[in-house]
Amino acid sequence: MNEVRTLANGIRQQQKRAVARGLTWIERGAPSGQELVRDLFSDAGRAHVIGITGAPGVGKSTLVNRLALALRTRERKVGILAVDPSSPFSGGAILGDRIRMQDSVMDEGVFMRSLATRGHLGGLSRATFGAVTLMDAAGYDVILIETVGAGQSEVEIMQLAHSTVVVLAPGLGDDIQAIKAGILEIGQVFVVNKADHDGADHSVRAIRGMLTLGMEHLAWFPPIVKTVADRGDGVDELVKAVESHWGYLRDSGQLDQMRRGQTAHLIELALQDWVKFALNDAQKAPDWEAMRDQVRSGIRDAGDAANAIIQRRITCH
Ligand SMILES: Nc1nc2c(ncn2[C@@H]2O[C@H](COP(=O)(O)OP(=O)(O)OP(=O)(O)O)[C@@H](O)[C@H]2O)c(=O)[nH]1
Ligand SMILES: [Mg+2]
Repeated sequence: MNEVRTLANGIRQQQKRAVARGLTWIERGAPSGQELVRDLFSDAGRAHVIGITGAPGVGKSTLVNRLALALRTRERKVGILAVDPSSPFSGGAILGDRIRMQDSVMDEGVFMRSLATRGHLGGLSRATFGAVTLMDAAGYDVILIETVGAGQSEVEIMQLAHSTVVVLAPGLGDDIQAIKAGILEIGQVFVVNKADHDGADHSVRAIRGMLTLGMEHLAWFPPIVKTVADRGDGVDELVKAVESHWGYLRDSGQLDQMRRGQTAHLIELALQDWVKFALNDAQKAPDWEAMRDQVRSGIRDAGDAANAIIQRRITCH
């Protein structure tokens, strides 16, 4: 059996070392990691994937830690992905997260991992897709993805989640910032954390007001939950809110639709790889320079050259 199949089997058998190794392959963007994701995909599709997003410091990690503990008391196995678009592994913020998350890391039913980019465009959302697939196939019932929400890659990452929880904290201008970041549209559940600070009720009203403007006609109206994450207050209510959203997705048929979308995405990724490999081969072929010159001088159409590259790859493999 090849190395990918062996590792995939280890992951299916829920071996933590296999899970860790597979995540490393995926994070590096290696072809073996991509093969692994394709191998595991049909075993995935059971987990509830929950995105936790919000501005820096609003309390996402603290909340994730509390959520993980609350879910463990309900016998759920929990996978946690902390997605950091900029910092490398050794970054201080991630180290801080590790320390705060250690309660749950100690527990057998929790697996926590940070993912960081290696600078390639789209690499992070692809790595997150792979990591979620892997954790799902490894039997984690709920997968929590923490990300700082604002940029394009974060929005893409949140599209991988079934339920996106937008975390805000009371304070001047929070509501305005949320609109600016386009974050209201992506949330299915809202949290006003740090409810021990002044202004939490005001924030809840402001969010409700803004949601009502555009969403009253929707079948799912996002609940707004107040929490004090470092004390665990409101966390049970938050668990109920995300579970209720999960039930809504299942009953409305949207869950099946999302799974079909992910399957199409998997095929799209495989196709992208195929094109990349075909181009690599073509650039190494002895007639590459000649082909390029022909296209440059107008003797040959670029589409015709692409067809020739495709044909050659099909006959070679
Ligand atoms: N007063 C108060 N402090 C909180 C609460 N929740 C978290 N904190 C504190 O807020 C700080 C930031 O919390 P984190 O959980 O690291 O926030 P984060 O959103 O994960 O931060 P980044 O990952 O850096 O974006 C920490 O010092 C927490 O202890 C809360 O409900 N009330
Ligand atoms: Mg954090």
